[in-house]
Amino acid sequence: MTARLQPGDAARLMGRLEELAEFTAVPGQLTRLYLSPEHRRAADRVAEWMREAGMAVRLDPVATVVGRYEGAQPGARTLLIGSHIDTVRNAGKYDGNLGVLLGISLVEVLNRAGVRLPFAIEVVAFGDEEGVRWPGTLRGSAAIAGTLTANQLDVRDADGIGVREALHAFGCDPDDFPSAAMLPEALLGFLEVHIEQGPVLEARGLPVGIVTAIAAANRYAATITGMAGHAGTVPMGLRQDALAAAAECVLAVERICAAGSDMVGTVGRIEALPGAVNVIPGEVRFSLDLRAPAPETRDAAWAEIEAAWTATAGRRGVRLAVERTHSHPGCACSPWLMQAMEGAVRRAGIQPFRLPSGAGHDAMSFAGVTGAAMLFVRCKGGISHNPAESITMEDAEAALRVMLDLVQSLPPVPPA
Ligand code: HGY
Ligand code: MN
Ligand code: MN
Repeated sequence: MTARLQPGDAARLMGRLEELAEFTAVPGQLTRLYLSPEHRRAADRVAEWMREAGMAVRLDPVATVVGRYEGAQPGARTLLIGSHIDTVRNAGKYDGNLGVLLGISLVEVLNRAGVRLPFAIEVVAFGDEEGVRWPGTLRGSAAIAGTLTANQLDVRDADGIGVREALHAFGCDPDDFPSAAMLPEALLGFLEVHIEQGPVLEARGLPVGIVTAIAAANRYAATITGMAGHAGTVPMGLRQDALAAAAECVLAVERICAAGSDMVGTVGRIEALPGAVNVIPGEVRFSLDLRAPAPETRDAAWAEIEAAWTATAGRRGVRLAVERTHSHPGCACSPWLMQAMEGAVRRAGIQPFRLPSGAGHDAMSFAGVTGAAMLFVRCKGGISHNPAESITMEDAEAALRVMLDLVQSLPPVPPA
């Protein structure tokens, strides 16, 4: 028996995306950080949808919502399908959320048709993919992949709240995080549907694309310490202006990355202290997000940036301190899963197209543990991390159709 889409399936998915976007810290925009009250409310609603779709639901020790749909036989492998429900500040509605809700819709359609597959499905709603609240990221997917380390829970947010403390308040037991890990031999693979967050599919007139690889990424936290002083009395030549030094550092990132072919560097957050109009900034804290398809390219760029920052600090008589808060070598997607996905795209009457991902995703966490593949969905203007992020219901339906075909075509174990 084959499960098929029915009219209304895509509309229900789009309606749920609208509803999920209401769970936010800031009315009128979407901001939902890891372990926040709005993350809790969103997790509860996702759990309800999972139950309605016929899944048994659990909350794992690092606040991932897991919906399980048993296979035809007990003891079969598990196919993970999902993404994240945390967001950046003032986010779009589809980044992460689409992959979770589409996974739920997928199981809902299978369950409605009474179709059980030769493997179980677990839909996963990770809570820490954006890594906005605490240094580091990917804690949810790393826990299931079995690569999470205890020290990733020992960091504090800007208000001094630790991850462990927040997990307890969320109703989780962080000390139990090792129990979330799934053994590679128990997994069939990890599939993630995600908006492209770039302009390529739209430029090619394609609703979906198959991801080949995910870029290598590092994140840094930098602090420049100068000397606070009176804006009216300290001559320009005698200043140790931390913000002027930081500005030079930011421009060095832009210059060095622009000179490379496939490098991107972003200073997304900067804070000047004490932050008064008539005080020369004595301390500046800022972030750096550095990416390239290959980790070697990323690392070479970092060496150049670090040398430029050090020279700036020396010339300006300020102190520079830099901590690397996240590093991931990136990953290639699973050839056999990409091949299977390509077949499903073709059967949906869509020209298969493969493309790399400059954005990071939870799929990275499964590199070396189980095969991972991603289906990108066209987004308007390639816009993301922006409330203008948008997709069409037709493209959501195309993605749902491809994924429904894909999961019904997969074998019970990965090919040898
Ligand atoms: O930063 C990223 O690439 C992802 O959106 N977390
Ligand atoms: Mn995302
Ligand atoms: Mn994102």
